[in-house]
Amino acid sequence: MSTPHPPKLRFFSNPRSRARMVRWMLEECGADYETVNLEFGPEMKSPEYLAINPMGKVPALQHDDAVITETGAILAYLAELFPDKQLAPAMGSPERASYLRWLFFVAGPVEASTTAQKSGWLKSQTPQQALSAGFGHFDDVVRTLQHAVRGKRYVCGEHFTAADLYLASYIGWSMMDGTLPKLPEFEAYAMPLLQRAAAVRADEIDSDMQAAFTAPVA
Ligand SMILES: N[C@@H](CCC(=O)N[C@@H](CS)C(=O)NCC(=O)O)C(=O)O
Repeated sequence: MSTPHPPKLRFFSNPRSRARMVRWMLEECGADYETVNLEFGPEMKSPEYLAINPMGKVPALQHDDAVITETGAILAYLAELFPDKQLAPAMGSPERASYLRWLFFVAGPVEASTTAQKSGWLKSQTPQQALSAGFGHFDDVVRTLQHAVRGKRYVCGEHFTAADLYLASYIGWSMMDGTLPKLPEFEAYAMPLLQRAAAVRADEIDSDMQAAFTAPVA
């Protein structure tokens, strides 16, 4: 019997984390990958894992000698690694501009402002702090997101891309935990995307894996 070729992609994950977005992307790509689940706490802060991600956080992806961390960067990397899946618009196209814009908007203002909002850090935000914060006011982030997805099936053009995956994941997740309001625009945009076959498959894989984990939800 021949030895199977070892998978080139190693996915460092925890099923109760942002890594769920990366698994959805791996499933969209039809990637051959190996999952390394890490417990929150000492396992994620071990010297072996810190050599991969000095932040001691998941997700991370190893592809041969390359290491990619940061959810948005991993999504963009995978979109390029599997061009046949057309999960990133063509370079130089107007759709590409939207794609980069919304990928970075989620990784920056959305990520930072929802974390701050959830943690109660914005209760006493001063005008000066809003002026210097990259996300400004939380309400402006919500309004901008609402405008971005209003009436849209996909955020950049006629095709599903990694930017949709990132936006829909964040919107779905944040509506569920109450950080984002359940606006009709958010529901109309995110809910159908979260029903894509790859999203459902990824969710099932992580839910099965979650049973083996005991650490508190991050
Ligand atoms: N900026 C990172 C955030 C990653 C992150 O915060 N991951 C959390 C789980 S959702 C984590 O690994 N926390 C464990 C820890 O900090 O010890 C990304 O977007 O990928």
